Amino acid sequence: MSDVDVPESHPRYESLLLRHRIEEGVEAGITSKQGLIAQGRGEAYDYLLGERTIPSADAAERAAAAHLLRADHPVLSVNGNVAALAPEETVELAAATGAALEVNLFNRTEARMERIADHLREHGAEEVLGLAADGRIPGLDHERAKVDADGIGSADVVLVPLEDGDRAEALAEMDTTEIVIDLNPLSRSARTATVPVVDNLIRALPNMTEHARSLAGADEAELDAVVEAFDREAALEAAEAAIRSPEE
Ligand code: PTJ
Repeated sequence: MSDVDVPESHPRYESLLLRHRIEEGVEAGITSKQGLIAQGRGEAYDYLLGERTIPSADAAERAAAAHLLRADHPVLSVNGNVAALAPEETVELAAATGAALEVNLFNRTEARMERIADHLREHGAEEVLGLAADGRIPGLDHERAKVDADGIGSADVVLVPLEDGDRAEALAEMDTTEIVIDLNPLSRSARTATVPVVDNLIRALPNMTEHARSLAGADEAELDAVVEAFDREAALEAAEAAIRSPEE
């Protein structure tokens, strides 16, 4: 047994554990109530994918790690679901790639911004951006437009997990390289991303960190080769095919 009253032998143990983390996130004022709905959508896609990292997602995670390592100013965007599900894994990826952490919320309240920043610090983050909100993403009229000028506002590579399509498109307009983690290969954000990672956040983040560590000694030419070898269209097609024929 863990902190959830479900035996580890339960066939849906992992998914029940993640549900519980999201529930706790809502209770702690970290996750929005809409986060519960987003979790349900993600769970459904993960079930269809066989709750595994398919080979094309692993390739995307390696390309994502290479993008973050060769960037001048990479930023990991954190929302209420990410903070509840994987705070430690997010902080570890930031450390492995030299990326900054920035809280950016769709349902933004100052209280939730601060709770998420505190939660990340409790899990080892040194600096957490997002509270200054002295920059704007042009072309967006909701709260996600608010960014830090020295964070997402001037980033060359941004990781946006569990994103809505609007900001993904607006960031693409700014010529920012976008890495999106989204279990739905048909979502607008996955379709807009330079690197769509069709995998569960909980598996994707540690795998990106592992790839970043193995690429840490690589020179620019090697990182460029990893980035160029990744084919986003093929990865989206492979994810869709895996959902349609999970046995393959
Ligand atoms: O904390 P806030 O205020 O910024 O709000 C965050 C949520 C997630 C509520 C907000 O961004 C939202 O409503 O997102 P959507 O439009 O529901 O999109 C979430 C996407 O993430 C969906 O396509 C889900 O399939 C996917 N998703 C959900 N859980 C996971 C996931 N993808 C990867 N890993 C997951 N664990």
